[in-house]
Parts: sequence; C-alpha cells; structure tokens
Amino acid sequence: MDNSGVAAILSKMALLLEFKGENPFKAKAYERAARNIRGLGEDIGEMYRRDRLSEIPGVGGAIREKVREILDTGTFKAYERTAAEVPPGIFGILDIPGIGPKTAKLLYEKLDIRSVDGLLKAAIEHRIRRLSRMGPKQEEKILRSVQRYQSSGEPGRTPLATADPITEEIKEQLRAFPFIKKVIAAGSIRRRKETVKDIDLIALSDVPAKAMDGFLHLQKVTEVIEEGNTLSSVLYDNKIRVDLRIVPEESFGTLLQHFTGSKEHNIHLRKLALEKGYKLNEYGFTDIATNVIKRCAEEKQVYDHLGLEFPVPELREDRGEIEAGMQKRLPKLIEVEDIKGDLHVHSNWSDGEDSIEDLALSALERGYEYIAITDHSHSTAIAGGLSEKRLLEHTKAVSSIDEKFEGIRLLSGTECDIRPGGKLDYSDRVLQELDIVIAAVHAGLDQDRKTMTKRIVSALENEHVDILAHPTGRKFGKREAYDVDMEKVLQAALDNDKAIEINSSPSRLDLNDINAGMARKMGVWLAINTDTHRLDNFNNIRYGIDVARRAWIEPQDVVNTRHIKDFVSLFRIE
Ligand code: DGT
Ligand code: CA
Repeated sequence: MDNSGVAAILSKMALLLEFKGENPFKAKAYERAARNIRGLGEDIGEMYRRDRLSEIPGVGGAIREKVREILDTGTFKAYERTAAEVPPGIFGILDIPGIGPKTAKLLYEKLDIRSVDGLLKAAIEHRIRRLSRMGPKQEEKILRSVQRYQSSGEPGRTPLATADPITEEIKEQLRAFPFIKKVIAAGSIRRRKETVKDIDLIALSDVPAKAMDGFLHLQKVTEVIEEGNTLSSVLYDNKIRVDLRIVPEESFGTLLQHFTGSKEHNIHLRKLALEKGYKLNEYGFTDIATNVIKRCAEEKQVYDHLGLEFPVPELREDRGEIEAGMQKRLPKLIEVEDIKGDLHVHSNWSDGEDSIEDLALSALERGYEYIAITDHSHSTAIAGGLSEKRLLEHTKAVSSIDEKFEGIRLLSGTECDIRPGGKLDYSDRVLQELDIVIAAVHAGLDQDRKTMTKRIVSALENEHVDILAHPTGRKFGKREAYDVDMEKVLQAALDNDKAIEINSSPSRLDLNDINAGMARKMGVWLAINTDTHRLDNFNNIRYGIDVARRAWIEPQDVVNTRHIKDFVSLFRIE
C-alpha cells in the first residue's frame, strides 16, 4: 500500500470516530497522522522496512502500531471494528464534501438517515430544516452538496496525470520484450481527456501469444480480469484497468482510429462513410457495392479515404471536428512550446516551497521569457498570505531580483482573494503598484449561484485585475465546481478586457475543456498557468495545454504565448 492508501484509511478512522462522537482528540490524532503521511517525501513502506516510522510527526505509539498493521494487512482491526458498528450507507454521506461527521451524526440520530439517497429525500421533503441547529439555509446547503456530489459522480475515473506515468511504465516494460514491435495508448488517454476510465493499449507483435503472456505477467499486475489471444484486461497495481489488444499490422491504422474514439466521433464517422458507400468498422472499410475491404496500416489513411483533414486525437469528440475536417479548416492547436511565460507562480513568501531566485532560474532553464510571482493575499492565512506591508516588500524583492537576471523578466504580482462580498483583499492603491493581479476565490465556496456570480463579476470590474484564476474552484476527488454562471463571468471578462485562466494543476484543470471552449468562442483572452508551488510544478503546463487543445484553442487566443515585448505592451506594464 502506498502513502495515500495508508493516509486514506487513517482519515476514514478519524471521520468514523467523530461520527460516533468519541473523544475528539483521538480523531484529531488520526487525522494529523494521515496528513503527515500524505505529505511525506518518501515511501512509507520503505520507512517501515527501515524501522523509521517514528520519524513521521504524529506517528508515535498507538498510531504507529496501526500503521504497521495497515502496511502488513491492508487494514487494522480497530478500524474494521468501528466500521462494522456504522450503517454502510453512512460512508457515502461522509464522502460528500461539505457534510461533516457531526452533521452526519445528527441526521442519523434524529432522522435515521443512513444513506445518500435517504439524505436527498429528507432534504427535498424539508425534514432537515425542522431539526435544532438547522434551518432552511442549512437544508438548502445540504441539498446542494448532495446534488453536486451525485452529478459529479464519475466514480472509478482516474485523473489523466495519474494515468500518464502508469501508462508510460507499462509501455516501457512491453517495449522491452523482443516480440513486441510497437505499443501505443489509444482511448481517452490519447485524446487527453481530464479523467480516464481505463488504459487502452494497442500493440503489434509477430508472436501474440508471447506478447499476451508477457503482459499478464508484468510485475504489478494485481488481477487478470480477462484473458484472450488478442485482447486481455488486467487490474494494474490495484489502481486501474488496462486493456491490451494485439492487432495485425495491415489494419493497425484502422484499429488505432477505432479504439482512440471517442465513441461519438466514431459514430459520426461511420455515418459519413455510409453516405459515401462504405461500411466502416474497426477492421476497415467495406465497399457496399463490391464487398471489397480496405484496411489501413496508417491512421491517416482512414481520414484520407473519407476526404477529411486529419484531426488530432484531442479534437475527436464530435464537437464539429468532422464538419471542419471536410472543409479542411481544423484549428492549428496550441502546443507546450508556444508558452513563453507563466503568470501564476507561488514562492516561499507564501505557500510555495522555493525562493524567487530558484523559480526564476528554473523558468529561465525552460526558456521562459517572463514569470509573475503571485503569492497569496492576507485572507488566505493558511497559505501564508501577505499583509499589504509585506506585499510591498515582496514587490521590491521581485524587482531587485529581476535586475540580477538576464534573459527573463520577473513580474511582481499577487493572487488576490475575492472576498465573499466581492471586494478584493488589497486596496486599489496597493494593487496599482503590481505588474500582474490575479483574482481568485478561495473561501466561502458554497454561496448560491447569483451571489457567487456577482462576487466574481465585481472582481473582474476592478481596473487593476488582469486575470481570473481557477474560475470554478473544482478539485478532482475533493470538491465540485462552485455554482457560478460561467457565461456571465466570461461576458464580464470580455467587457472588461480580462484574461481567464486555464489552471494546469492536475487536480484543478479549471477551466475545463467545455468552459475553455466557450471562452474561446466568445473571444475571451485565456492565460494558461501552472499555479506552481514547487519547481517541478512547472511541468504541469502540459496538462493545461491538453485542456486548451481539447477546447480548440490556438496560440493567438492565449496571452502568455506572447513574446515579452508584446506581452508587456498588451498588459501595459512598464
Ligand atoms: P474512457 O475509457 O471512459 O475514459 O473513454 P474511452 O473513450 O477510452 O472509452 P472506452 O475505453 O470505453 O473505449 C475505447 C474506444 O473504443 C472509444 O473511445 C471508442 C471505441 N468504442 C467503444 N465503444 C464503442 C461503440 O459502442 N461504438 C463505437 N463506434 N466505438 C466504440
Ligand atoms: Ca478507455
């Protein structure tokens, strides 16, 4: 079990203890241990083997024993015992962001609510508002949380950034076999979708039986789900399903096209083929008049055969790419190399790990021409937000470090909180001193749609604001997007000439492809940033670019594809 697995079970124990109303210090101790294990820089299993568990803060005495038990058995007895005393549906309720164990306990004890469905029903029937400590407002909040949780519900999907390294690891092992000639990932991974259900691999081999055998016996295969001569499925490392298809060389292109999808894109393509007199399936085109089959070794031949410009996988969602392909008018999508600077970077002045100098050096090595150092503002106290006084010192530090560096421009900035009432965290007098002002929502996330929209729009109306960061606040597996009228927000950005961020942090990817596509269509400026908190976070730019490509975004739609000279004049920076 890895660090996050161990942490997850300790966190669950903390929730259960709170739910049962046991000693709050006990619950806190479990949560603290979980947090520290999650944040460890090394593998906890390895530390256990070296007898170093007690070095982890919060993992002393009793909890250390539990951690040992988890690492040995995958669980611990006290947890199993406690979990058995709670109705199973309660786990679902405790999973809902915004509903804590105390609330779950109250609902269970007073209304006998034992499941998410039961909770939804009680909220709809207005039974919750009648409880003491509750009212119509709390009930509405609960209802919204449940609905959001249910609609977010893509359980079992893995973020792309988690699936990517696993895919690479498997491909590398398969390529090392002499009897495998080629392996490529198809499906949603190849289309760079933000989350994936499974990893679809396609391989060429002269000895398929050996190739399959090699695949089934990879070291981290935890379960064989399906076993066949040309298709097998496994559970890999207890984490994700992986399918491997061995395909014949002469129809490699047709099969790759088919298994890249999307399903919607394929259905549309097949319809088009029929109109042209062909039946298209994963094996090739069958000419309906002559019954002659055409197979394609190269994927491009499939599109050529239909007279279509070749769409890169990111475009294949049946969102107009087939029509555009017919007219040979597909977009020239943005690439990682088009990015000339990063406008959302945290240093160790707030919650980043690195100094401004190290950030500058790393950005310079990437070939960036500029970065904005945008530490947090004071309302975000947990992230070490800066007071106005500290911010002015920060600005001075940025410009003096900037003088030391050639080849890269350091821009002074802030990631300024938009307070619940819509006010910014710094006065205009301070904001006007900065090169780049990013505005963002960090607290008060459960406002209703109207209030949240108004809050964000009023920030966009401030003349000093340049960019709205992570516009919907969603975090994979943690919380859904807050309720906001994105069209109104984008319109406000357009009217006030502001840029909207695609945040490349793998847990955010916010805007998502749909909203980013809407921004592009409306003509709103986009900024693709990493929200770097550690030097290697700069690499996440790739994931923001993936989102942008799926949204049909071209380099000229994005402010930070500009060279420094054009960039400073666009933002009127001296
Ligand atoms: P995922 O796995 O949910 O993240 O998304 P995909 O697109 O990888 O879906 P998956 O793994 O179920 O199937 C892989 C590809 O196979 C899919 O993109 C297109 C093709 N495919 C699957 N089912 C169908 C179907 O019913 N009709 C057609 N035309 N193609 C299909
Ligand atoms: Ca798939």
